[in-house]
Amino acid sequence: MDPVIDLRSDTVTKPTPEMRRAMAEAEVGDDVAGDDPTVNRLEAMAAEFIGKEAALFVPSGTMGNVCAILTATRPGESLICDTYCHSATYEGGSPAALGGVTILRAQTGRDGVLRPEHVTACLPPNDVHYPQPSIVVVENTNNRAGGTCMSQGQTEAVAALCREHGLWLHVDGARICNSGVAQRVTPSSLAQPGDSVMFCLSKGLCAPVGSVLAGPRDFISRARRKRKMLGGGMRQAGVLAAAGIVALESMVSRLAEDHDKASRLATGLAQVPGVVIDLESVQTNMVYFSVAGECFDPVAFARRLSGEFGVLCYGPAGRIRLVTHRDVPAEHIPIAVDRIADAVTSAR
Ligand code: TLP
Repeated sequence: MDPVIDLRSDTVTKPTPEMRRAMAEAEVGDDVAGDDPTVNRLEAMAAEFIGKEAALFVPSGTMGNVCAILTATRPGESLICDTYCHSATYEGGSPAALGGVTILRAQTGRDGVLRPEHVTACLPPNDVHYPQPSIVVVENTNNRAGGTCMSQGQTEAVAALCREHGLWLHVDGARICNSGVAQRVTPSSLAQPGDSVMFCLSKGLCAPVGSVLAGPRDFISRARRKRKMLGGGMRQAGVLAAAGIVALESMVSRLAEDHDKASRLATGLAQVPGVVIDLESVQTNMVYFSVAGECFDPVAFARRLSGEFGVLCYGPAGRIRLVTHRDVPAEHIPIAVDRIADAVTSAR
């Protein structure tokens, strides 16, 4: 079916021509030895961009989160986060497998925002029976809640509680740039209450590979050791960092276009009889919906949409997820709505 419309994730974005040029021309060295000038430049730029002392270039958002968790915890301790937080749900059980860290899952509301009362409800008694928490993770934007935004004030409220209890606050800001653009604030203001923050260059910002972990200098030096342990010490990584530099310099403000496409996709789908959608949750570049009826099977429906209707998507969390990005032209949005409407009608 032509055109194929790929709404699986913003991770499918291809590097731009400018990125490919920068990659080809990148000056490189051996980053494990600390002498890749392009990686060093990206790390300095990224630290300044996100408002932290130092930054570490990592191959993936997952590795950035894992490095933060391993650096802030010791085996036998625990991590508090929203039940459906990426670290708890989609990172292969790494806190337990690699760090001996138990996850204490907080029940949040529909917006997925982790609030102080949710953290308090998870705090175990200070008693030998319980894995003592040492880190709290918040997610901005929140993937499972629909790409919803956390405000600086909401993050600061959790940070204040963390300070009171001596807990490290890590912000999974895989899409913190989307959050900043949607709220018309800088990503650094959203990261400011966190002790550390991870953000991805490889999603809506279109770099082919790479994320950044940022925080205090001594924390980042210790995280660098964890990255090495995990096999993430890359060599002439400047070819990748060069694309990351272009991402930071020129791809942030264009995220507004992705949000506009998601908003039009959501309002179009809301008109389709049988589509169940929460328009309030559509704040950035994600749209989740389901179809009324008891036998709605999102995984099977996603497979049908992909195979028969040329709209590639996933069906996680009992719903269909659609993610807009640079490589979906605006004119494909109404086509996607029409095709999804046909699929819904023929399924009922
Ligand atoms: N999320 C992916 C999948 O893993 C679900 C996606 O397509 O959305 N934090 C958050 C909030 C994320 O959404 C992701 C990726 C990550 C971390 C991990 O980033 P990568 O994929 O670079 O390891």
